Amino acid sequence: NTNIQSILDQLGVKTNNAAFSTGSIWGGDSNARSLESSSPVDGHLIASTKVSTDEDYNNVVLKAHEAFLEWRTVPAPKRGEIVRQFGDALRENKEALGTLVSYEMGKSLQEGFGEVQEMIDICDFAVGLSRQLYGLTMHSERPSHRMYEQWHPLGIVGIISAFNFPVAVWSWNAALALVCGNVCIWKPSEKTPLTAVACQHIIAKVFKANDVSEGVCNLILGDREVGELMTKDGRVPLISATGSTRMGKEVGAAVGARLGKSLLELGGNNAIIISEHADLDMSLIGAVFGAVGTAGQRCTSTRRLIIHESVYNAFKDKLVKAYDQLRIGNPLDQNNHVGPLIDKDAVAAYLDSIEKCKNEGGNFVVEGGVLSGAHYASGCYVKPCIAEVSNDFKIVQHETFAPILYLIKYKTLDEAITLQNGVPQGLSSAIMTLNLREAEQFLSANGSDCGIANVNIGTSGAEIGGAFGGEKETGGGRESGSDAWKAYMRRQTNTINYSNTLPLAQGIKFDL
Ligand code: UN1
Repeated sequence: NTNIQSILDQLGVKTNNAAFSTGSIWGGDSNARSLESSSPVDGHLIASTKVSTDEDYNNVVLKAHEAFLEWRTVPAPKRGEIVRQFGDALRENKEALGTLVSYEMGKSLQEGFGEVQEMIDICDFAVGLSRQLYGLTMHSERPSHRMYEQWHPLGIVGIISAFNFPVAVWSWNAALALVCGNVCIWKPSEKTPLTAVACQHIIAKVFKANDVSEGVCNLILGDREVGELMTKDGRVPLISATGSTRMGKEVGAAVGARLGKSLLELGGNNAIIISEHADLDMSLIGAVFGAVGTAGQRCTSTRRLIIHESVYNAFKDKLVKAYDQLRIGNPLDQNNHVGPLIDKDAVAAYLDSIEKCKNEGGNFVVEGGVLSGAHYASGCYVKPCIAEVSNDFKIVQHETFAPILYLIKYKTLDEAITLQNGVPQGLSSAIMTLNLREAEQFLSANGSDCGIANVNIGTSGAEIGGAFGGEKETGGGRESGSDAWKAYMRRQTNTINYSNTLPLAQGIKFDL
């Protein structure tokens, strides 16, 4: 594909479709195992990279640490200026990087561009933040004493990201970590190494132009074993991991065993409640985009619709009609709504979930299936499907990363909220209603238990300005906006005595 080749060239990702030799800093021992990246769009091998060896990893940590000693002394607004330039470089490369995201990962071109836009947005946010890393001041109980807190960088931040947002999730972590004075080591998904290499090239150029060490942002490539090098390494004070709950439990345990910090953003099982007071046309767009966008492979994808009994049949009919109009195919062709799943393992998991759902008594109102034929040669294209289920089915309690939408009927709002909360995950949630009482109850302490709760908006497509993440098996971490930056810093409380005596706190007398 000549278009993709020129995009790889533009992004500096050199490849001859055989061995892709990475630059020095992110590893590239010629004896190392290779990691192949095939596109789910057409099944073609795009390029192969090398898996980082233990020695590569160790060198990267040493370089990162050395870079940290320098970077932490750069004033935060100056670090922000570097991030500002990175945002500009992303603007210049938006089309190329967004296209590569679409080709390597399989999401629609519009969503590929949207993902790069999220990167640009977080850079803008981080630039402002670089002048707002505020600490509080407190009044001391002792005379002529001053008390305040300040925030210092942690050191090396390890970032583990998933294939579904192959570049944006890294940038949410990296942009904040950098303005906070940290350096980063990124272990992207082994399914999307090339977009990561492209990002490394983009940021490395900005560093070079500013005489900043490339060790401020590092890349290591490989599978879970490479990630484990970081999670077990006491030299990496924070691990921010985005991905499955299974992965998060392992990361959390490994980091916890050494009392490191972890920031976990894991699976969701997101529902939209569609009330009898909902605008059904608006609800339809939210539900369908939420369920089939990114082929159901967002952690915020809509997995369940909890629909009031009085509008249940009407809404089901609308859904079935809408699904009938979905165009599935090459995501680079903007006429298509739904692209492929990431790989054949994902297709197998999708089929397995459909089977399990049927075995538990699920009634499919839109049937699923794998598409075949010339346009679907990668074997990764599947039909979005819809099943009527009960919330307590085992499969409904489980997050399947595929476009399978479950319908559940309710009578009262209390019941709907109980159903919505009645899963192990707690990421995103929504209610479609024009009724103020219902909306407020959903947002109250006895409403949704998720990290994200929306009114008249679907479950996916969160803006970067808010804190992003969720509760329960979603892991509790918050990335991106609001005060999520605090997770990337250590808080120090400082008390300064400018009096002539040394009074003790709590009024304790101690005379010598
Ligand atoms: C993810 O799927 O890991 O809210 C992130 C959204 C996007 C991010 C999803 N802004 O859908």
